[in-house]
Amino acid sequence: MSEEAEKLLALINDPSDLKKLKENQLPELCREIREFIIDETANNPGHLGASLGCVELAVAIHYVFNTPYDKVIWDVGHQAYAHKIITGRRDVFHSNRKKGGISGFPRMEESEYDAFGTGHSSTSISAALGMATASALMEDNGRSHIAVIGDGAMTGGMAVEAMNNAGVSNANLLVILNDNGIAIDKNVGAIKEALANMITSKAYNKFKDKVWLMLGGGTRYGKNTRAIVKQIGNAVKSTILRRSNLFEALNFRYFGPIDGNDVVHLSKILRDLERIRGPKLLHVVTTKGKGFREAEKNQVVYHSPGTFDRKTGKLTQKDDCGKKPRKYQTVFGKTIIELARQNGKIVAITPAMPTGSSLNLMMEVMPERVFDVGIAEQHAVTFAAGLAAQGAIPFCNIYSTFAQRAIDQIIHDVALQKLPVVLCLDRGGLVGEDGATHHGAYDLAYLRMIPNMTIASPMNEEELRNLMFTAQLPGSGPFAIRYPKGSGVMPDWETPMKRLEPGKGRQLREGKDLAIITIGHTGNHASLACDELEKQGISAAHYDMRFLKPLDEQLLHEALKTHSHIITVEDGTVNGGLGSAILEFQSAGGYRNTIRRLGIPDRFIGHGTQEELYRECGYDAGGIIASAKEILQA
Ligand SMILES: Cc1ncc(C[n+]2csc(CCOP(=O)(O)OP(=O)(O)O)c2C)c(N)n1
Repeated sequence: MSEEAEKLLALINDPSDLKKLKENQLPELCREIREFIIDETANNPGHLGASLGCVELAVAIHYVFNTPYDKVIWDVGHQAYAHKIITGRRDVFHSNRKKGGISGFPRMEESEYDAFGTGHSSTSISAALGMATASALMEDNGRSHIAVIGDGAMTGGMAVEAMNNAGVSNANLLVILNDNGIAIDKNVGAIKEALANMITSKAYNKFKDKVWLMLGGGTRYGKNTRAIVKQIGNAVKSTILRRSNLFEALNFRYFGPIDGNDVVHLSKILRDLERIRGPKLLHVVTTKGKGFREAEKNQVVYHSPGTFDRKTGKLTQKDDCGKKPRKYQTVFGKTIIELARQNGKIVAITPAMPTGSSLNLMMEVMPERVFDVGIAEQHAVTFAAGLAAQGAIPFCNIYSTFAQRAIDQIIHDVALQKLPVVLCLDRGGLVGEDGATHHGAYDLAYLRMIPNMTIASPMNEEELRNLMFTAQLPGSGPFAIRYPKGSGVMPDWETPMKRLEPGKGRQLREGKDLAIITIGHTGNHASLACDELEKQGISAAHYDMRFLKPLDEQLLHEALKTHSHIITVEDGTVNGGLGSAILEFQSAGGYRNTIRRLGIPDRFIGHGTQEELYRECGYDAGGIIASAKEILQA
C-alpha cells in the first residue's frame, strides 16, 4: 500500500472528507479501500465479491450526492462494505459480523447513512420509491433517492412490482442497476438475457454513444439538459432503438450501460443525473470480485468465501468432506440425488441458491430435473405446486428466512389443495453471522398454523434422510422438513433410508426428575445437557418430537403424566412453535405441569457465531442445564 494511499483512506471519516478530494484522487482511494476490504475479510470472513465490485459505486455516490440527506438504499446490502468504510465505520470494520460489532448489512440503527435496512433481496426500489413519495408530499424537493440493485435482485418479484409502480410516478428516483452478470450462482432468466443484450448490442451501444454526445460531449450535459433528455426519451421510443428496452418500456429514463468500476466517469455521470428529475435508471457494468484475482476467477465461491490466504487468495477453511459430520445441506444435496434415481417423479427447485442448498450437485448429474427459478421464492412455491398438480414430486428448497416471502403460496397454492410439495427449509433457526435478517426463526410457527401440513425437523443426518424418504412416498401431501445451517453429528451419515411414521416422535432417554422435549438439531444440545445433569444427580427424560405437526399426542400424554416439570427446546421463536403447541396441548388436556419454553425469545436476535447466539437465547447445553436446575428449584 503506498504511503499516499494510506494517507487518503485515513483522511476519510465520513463523506464530507471524501468531497474534499480531487476527482483524480478517487481511483487511488478506491484501490486502497479494496485492499482494506481484502485485508479485513481474509481473517474475518464476509461477503467479499459483491463488495469488491461496488467500491467505485459507493465512492462515487457519496462523492456526488449529499448523503445522508440524500437517501441511498443498497439492495440485499451484502455489497455495501465500501459504503460502511467511508461512512464512519472504517475503524470498527474489524468487528464486522461479530457479536457486538457492526452488521454485515446496512441497518438504520447503525448509521444515519444506512437509509434503510436490507438483507432480503429486491426491496430497495420499493423503499426508495416510498421515500421519494414522502419527500414529494412534504415538499422536500431537493432530495435524491437512490436504489442500488444487482442484476440478480432486479429479477425478484418485488423489484419488478416496484418498477411497475414507479414508472407511472413522478418520484425523484434513481435506480442504479449494478450489473455484474451473476447473482450468487449464475444469474438466470429472461431479464438477465435482456440485460446481456443491452450490454452487448452493437446497435444499442452506438446509440448510447450518440446520446452521450448529444448530452454535451466531453463535458457531458450542457445547460439544456432537460430538453435534451426529453428529446432523447422520444428518440429512444421512436426510431433509434428499434428493440424495446425493458426499462424504457416501464417509463424509466434509461442511461448506460457504463463502466461502473471507472470511478471518475461514474462520478461525472451521477453528477449529471442528479439534475434530472423523475424515475431514471443508470445501468452500470461491474466485475464481481474486482481487483482480487481469485475472487474474479471464481465468483461463486468468493461471493462469501470464508477465511482465505491474503496473498494467494486460497481458501483456508476445510472442505465439507472426509470422515466427519457433513453440513446438513450436503446431506440434503446428496440424498435427493439418491432418491431421484429411485423415483422418477422427483424434481427439485431452488430460488437462486443452487450452491447454498447443494442442489448444484443434482444439477451436475440430472440438470433437466432441477430448476433454478431466480430470486423468486413466491414463484418457486407455486411453480412447485403446479408441478405437483401434474404428478411430479417437487422438493422445493428455500432458506427458511426467505421462505417467509412465500407464506401465502404455501397456504393458498400448496396446503389448501393438498399438493405433495416437499418444502425443504434450509438454515432453519439461528444462522449466526448474517444476523437478524437471516435467522430462520419463524418457520415452525408460521407453518404450524396451516392445515394439511406435515412439519418435521431432523435431529441428525439419518433423520433428515429418513424424512426426505418419507416425504416422497405416495400420500404424504404437503410436507415441510426444516434443518439448520451447519453440520450434523454423524460422520457415517449415509445410512439406509426408511419411512418414519408422520406424527410419531421418540423417547431417547428415560428420567424421573423432569422431561426435556425437543425438535430438530437442538435435541443434540439436550442430549449433552442430560449427560451433564446426570453427572450432577439430576435425572432428565428426553423426547425428540420429530414432527411438530401432527403432534405425537400419545408421547406427550406419557411425558406430561409422568413428569411435573417440562422444558421444551426449539431453534425457533418461542411464540407459536413447539413450546406453544405443548402449552396448548397441556391446556386442552387439563394438565398442570410447570412448562418452561426455550427458544428464540420475542425480540430480534443480532449477529454472532451460532454458538454465541444459542447461548444468548439460553438453549445451548449450558442454558438447558441452567433452566433444568431453576425449574426444579422453583
Ligand atoms: C429474498 C432473498 N432471496 C435470496 C437471497 C440470497 N441472496 C443474497 S445475494 C443474492 C444474489 C444477488 O445477486 P445480485 O443482485 O446480482 O448481486 P451481486 O451479489 O451479484 O452483487 C442472493 C440470491 C436474499 N438475500 N434474499
